Amino acid sequence: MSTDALVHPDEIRLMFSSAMSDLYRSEVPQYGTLMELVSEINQSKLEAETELADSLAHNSELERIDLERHGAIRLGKPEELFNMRRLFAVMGMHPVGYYDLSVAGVPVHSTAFRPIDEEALKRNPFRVFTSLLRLELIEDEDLRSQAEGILAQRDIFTADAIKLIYLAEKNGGLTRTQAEQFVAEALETFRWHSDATVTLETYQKLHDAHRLIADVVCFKGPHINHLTPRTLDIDAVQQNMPKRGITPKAIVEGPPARSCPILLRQTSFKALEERVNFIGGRRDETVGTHTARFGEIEQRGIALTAEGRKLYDTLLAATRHAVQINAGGSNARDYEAELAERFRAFPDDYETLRVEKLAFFRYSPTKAGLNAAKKEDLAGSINALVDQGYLRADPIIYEDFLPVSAAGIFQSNLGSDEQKNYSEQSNQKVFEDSLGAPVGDELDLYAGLEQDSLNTALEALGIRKNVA
Ligand code: OOG
Ligand code: NI
Repeated sequence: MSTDALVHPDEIRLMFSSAMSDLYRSEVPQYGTLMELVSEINQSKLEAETELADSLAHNSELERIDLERHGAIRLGKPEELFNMRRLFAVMGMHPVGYYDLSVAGVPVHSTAFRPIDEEALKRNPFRVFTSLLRLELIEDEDLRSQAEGILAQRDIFTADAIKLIYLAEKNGGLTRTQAEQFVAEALETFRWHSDATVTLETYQKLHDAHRLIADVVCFKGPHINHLTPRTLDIDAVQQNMPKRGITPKAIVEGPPARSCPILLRQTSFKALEERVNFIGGRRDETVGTHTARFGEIEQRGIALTAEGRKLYDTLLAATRHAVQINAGGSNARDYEAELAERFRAFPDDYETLRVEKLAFFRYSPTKAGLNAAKKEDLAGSINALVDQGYLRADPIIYEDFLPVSAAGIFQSNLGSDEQKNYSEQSNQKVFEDSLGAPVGDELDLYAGLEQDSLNTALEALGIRKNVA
């Protein structure tokens, strides 16, 4: 086979994310309503804030906004995670980050599969938050071995999907026909199946142990449980959701509203109670319901350095320590007030974030800088070059997730808005053994992007020496 017949992984990802969106729209009608709302609000935000529109355009983010979304799945056994890594690699998505959600009483640990290089992110930053159930955290031994036994029976990938993954690995990619087939086969793994693999009684036992365990163990595959569009104004969307018949969770997870958004703010809503057919038993005992799928929106802000992240974690922990949201979410406003107050300690202008090295920036030469470089030898520190208007700095967008927020999303969709704080039981090594590869370090990726942009910018300004 000639290699020029191979389709670029970015293109397979585009095909897949669009097929996934169509699938989810048909399975969860509220997703369509949400997409409309988000798109309307993004449009009016861009019209109202030309500076934001300009910065997004400069970062080539404008085109990706409407395409942008993430999904989430939950896997049951190590080999599922191993093959999922291979499947996502075919579409240029690689594991980045390790998230320990046991801190919130959710017995899973996770990574995010996403494109990593700049060009790939620009084309389509589709990500999938992927969790692996940690059966070792189930205390009841009988239940644990029962769950293991059920999971041992299932195979979540179609035979043709596995064949095409092998082909892609062997040939370094897929032809167009193979790619189309691959997308169709891969989609099967993420589809909702209304037929459970267990009896209603078993489902209920597992459900009583933890709703999440029932969700992972009792079905044929890891149904995609949400697909999240990116909004430019999460507060406006949250406010307008009820008008379209959607009820969001009590609080927006993550940092408070700010002039310079940092990291990630997210909110979710319960979407569907689905009818499930269970196996065996008398006829009237075989039908039940399960809530698997939900909706979510997110607003992304600038990626933080290790130092910025430390400050974020400290302020968030202090807020959560001071006000814990109760199960009904009735004290949500107290929490929001506390959060806003605590985060006054986090600088809220890009210049300070940059100079204090709290966040990552993409540098580019300005026209004035390029003109000046033609006439004289430029020198000086990066800050001086920025002050002179020769270098421009734009925020690098955070492409990852936040464990505390993710846990809040899990909790809320497992039926409660109550915030829980547990001690950490992270086990990245075990996770990576199952995955069959190390997870990427997101901070290294952002630092690399920043440095590359700086090198290119300085070179364009005729400055070759390292400047501090
Ligand atoms: C994943 C929840 C986490 C996010 O955006 O933080 C998540 C799940 O419920 O499976 O999607
Ligand atoms: Ni999500």
